Amino acid sequence: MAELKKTVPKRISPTDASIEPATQEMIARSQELGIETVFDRSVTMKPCAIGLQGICCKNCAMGPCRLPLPKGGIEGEDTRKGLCGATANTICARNFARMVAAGSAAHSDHGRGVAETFLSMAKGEATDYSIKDPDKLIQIAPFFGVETTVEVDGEVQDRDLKEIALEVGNAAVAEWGKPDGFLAYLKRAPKPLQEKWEKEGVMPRAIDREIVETMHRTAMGVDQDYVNLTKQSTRTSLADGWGGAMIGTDLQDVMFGSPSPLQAEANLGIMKKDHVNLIVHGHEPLLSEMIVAAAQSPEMIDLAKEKGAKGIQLGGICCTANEILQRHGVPPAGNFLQQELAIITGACDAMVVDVQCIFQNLANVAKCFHTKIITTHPIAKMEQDNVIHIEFDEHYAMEDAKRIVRMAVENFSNRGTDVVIPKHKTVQIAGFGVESIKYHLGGTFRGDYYTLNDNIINGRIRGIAGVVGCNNARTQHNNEHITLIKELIKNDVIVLTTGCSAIAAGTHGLLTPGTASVYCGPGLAEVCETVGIPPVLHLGSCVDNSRILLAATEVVKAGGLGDDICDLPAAGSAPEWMSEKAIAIGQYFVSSGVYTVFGYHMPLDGAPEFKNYLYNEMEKVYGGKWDCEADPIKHAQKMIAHIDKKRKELGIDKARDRVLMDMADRQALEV
Ligand code: XCC
Ligand code: SF4
Repeated sequence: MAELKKTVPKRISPTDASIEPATQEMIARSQELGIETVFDRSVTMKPCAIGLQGICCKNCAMGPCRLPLPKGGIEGEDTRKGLCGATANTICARNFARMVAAGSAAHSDHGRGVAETFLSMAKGEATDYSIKDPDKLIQIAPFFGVETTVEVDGEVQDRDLKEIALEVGNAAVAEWGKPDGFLAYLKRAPKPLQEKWEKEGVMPRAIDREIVETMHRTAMGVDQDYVNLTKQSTRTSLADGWGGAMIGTDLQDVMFGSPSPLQAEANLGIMKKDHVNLIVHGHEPLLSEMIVAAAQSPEMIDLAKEKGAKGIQLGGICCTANEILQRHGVPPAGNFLQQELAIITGACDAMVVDVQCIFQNLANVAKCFHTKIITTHPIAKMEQDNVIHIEFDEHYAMEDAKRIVRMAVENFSNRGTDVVIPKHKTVQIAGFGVESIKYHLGGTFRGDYYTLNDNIINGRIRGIAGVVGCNNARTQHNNEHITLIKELIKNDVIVLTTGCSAIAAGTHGLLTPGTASVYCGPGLAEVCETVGIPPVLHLGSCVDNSRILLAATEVVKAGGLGDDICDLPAAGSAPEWMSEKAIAIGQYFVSSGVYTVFGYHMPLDGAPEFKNYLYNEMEKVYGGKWDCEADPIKHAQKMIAHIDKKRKELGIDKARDRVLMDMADRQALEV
């Protein structure tokens, strides 16, 4: 225990901070050791009241201009203006657009890294990578205009996979900067949705271009019409959801394998006292895939034994965790708010980070222990002097990964005596995707979405919810996720989850088939028990929200539930959101026709007109709209009300009444 301990004046009560016992234990432990965490800072630092309203503009040096809405609202004309005359609507819509751009940039730059590595692999340069799922490559190639067959002497033959990969790689990389046309993957959306986008003129062109244009349009003195600005927010977000993120997911699946359901553990209790504990944290699986392989190599395991450990325990935090969970069953040690706590166990020999959602405070916490913090990405370094930077280069991927694993192993013997690992861990089934839903919920004879649709039409499944997104230290850790999900499945709504929400669901034991009989309504329980799936399906990381878009599209295609995503009895949610990435995701869900409810708070209250545009007017254009509700039960009820409204519009509301009649009712009817 080093000299850097801090005495913290004000402490949060661990049970107020989180509903999760391992987290509570580790928060208490941090306080006992005098180490400050995000939880403590959430009580000592209040959020800025003006920023909360979304109407602080610092886009030029005549500001910052702040236009708070007076407590009782404004009667008559709203005369609030920045120095340049910008209205509250303009400022708020610009701030919102910039969040969308930043979030889209994060997902899509990750996607670009994947596409570039894919291309290097196809060229034979990044030799540690290969094609693990050729079927997916064949499936996506046509969207990029790449032929998968060739005619030789009048005979149709399969083309060479390497050739296909090279062309797909080139076409994919071009999506970020092509000079004309629209994004290739827009064609995957239901036709009516494509037509809406076209009519509105919001079809994204190149991914980078939309992000750049958002920065231009929101600069001082450019776009000053909140409706026009929000169109650009839509265009940019679609370039993420149906562009950068979707390409990222697909090419990761091609290179690392498409996930299929597997069993794993979850929570801080996966760390082991007698093992080297290596935690990978961040988002891009390019490096973590290699670390998984390196940590499993006999060379590294032998080295660990030589150093007195029984083996190497890998664990993940945030979306890197989801990436290696869904493909390899590597257990997540925690979600976003648990990152510091993994170090506070005293048993974390190294934490390797790449990009996004990484607390700078990790380095401060690590100073109190032996833990090595290793940054790996050229665009994400930390200023503290105890941080080691090992730059990852995909051309030497395995070599770099081994260097990192070796560093963790060699650090094992430096552990202090102050090791406290909470015992809590759960078992989960993760690794669902568009294909596995097809397989599991498919009919006996053909894997397809008909059975899912049938069960929605006959009312056993009331609807579909996508519950995604972060933790936020301004809300009680995991409480909103878990309360919301339980309320949804209790009401027969099947839940698709990703990101830190999925880790929360796994940590609280909701990702097992057994959950059905305990928490589900009778209809959903029956379906889950029949096919042997959990009522909450883990679909991966945050870029994998693209899987939810594609699953929704499959449901539309299977028929009987309308012609477009906005017709489905479905809703989206990010109950504990904090990242700009969540705003990008919300905007592409809404612009794809999904009613999307965020928890905690939205920075829109200072501009009621713009807020109304997002919460009501957008629906008239895209069929989806934004909403916000902090209380998780009310939040769930809003989603369910929307689902019921859609059931009614589809004329399938009566079917549900029949299913929900109990035995006695039915017998009475039969008599
Ligand atoms: Fe980050 Fe993706 Fe949010 Fe979790 S959920 S806190 S973005 S890790 Ni995406
Ligand atoms: Fe103020 Fe206008 Fe400058 Fe924003 S752009 S800081 S509202 S003067």
